[in-house]
Amino acid sequence: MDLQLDDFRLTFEENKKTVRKLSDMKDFYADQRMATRTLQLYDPTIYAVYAHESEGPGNLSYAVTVINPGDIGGEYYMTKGHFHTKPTAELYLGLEGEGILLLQDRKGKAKKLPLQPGKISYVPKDHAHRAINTGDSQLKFLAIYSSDSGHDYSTIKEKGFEERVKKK
Ligand code: PAN
Ligand code: ZN
Repeated sequence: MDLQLDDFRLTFEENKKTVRKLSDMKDFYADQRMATRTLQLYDPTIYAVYAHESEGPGNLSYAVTVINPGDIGGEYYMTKGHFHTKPTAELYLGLEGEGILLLQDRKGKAKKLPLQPGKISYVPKDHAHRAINTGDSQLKFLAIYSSDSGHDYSTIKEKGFEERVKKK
């Protein structure tokens, strides 16, 4: 179904803000030399997450993520990426900018979905997910997830994704 919506203003009260700078995620980039060199000059903000988190089973949490444009050695700015600790799915809705939603199942099979305004993407349970800003402006999207899903960052930090999204 196609829904033509008028320009609208998205508002909500966040109760948690997280800012990820390059120094928080240096190891996630393939080009370690470039990451180190960049950090010697400055520590860019890669993304910020404005979340309204609820607690306990049966509830929903949601968050808007804003990823800045940029790259480290050609690899686009991206989120850390994670599995949910509990096998719960998630919805992503693109709001502004152009990017990719990278999914990967437990066996390492990867899939790329477009992340763009108006596009809803479904993250199936037991799939790691990472958003990547491939454009030259900020990428903004809304994510809606189960409040008790939990975030496992260590699996991706150790093993990474099978695919990296780089400038051509
Ligand atoms: C999103 C992500 C957000 C930031 O709200 O948490 O985009 O990415 P990382 O959590 O990988 O740093 C989500 O998937 N929540 O479950
Ligand atoms: Zn998630």
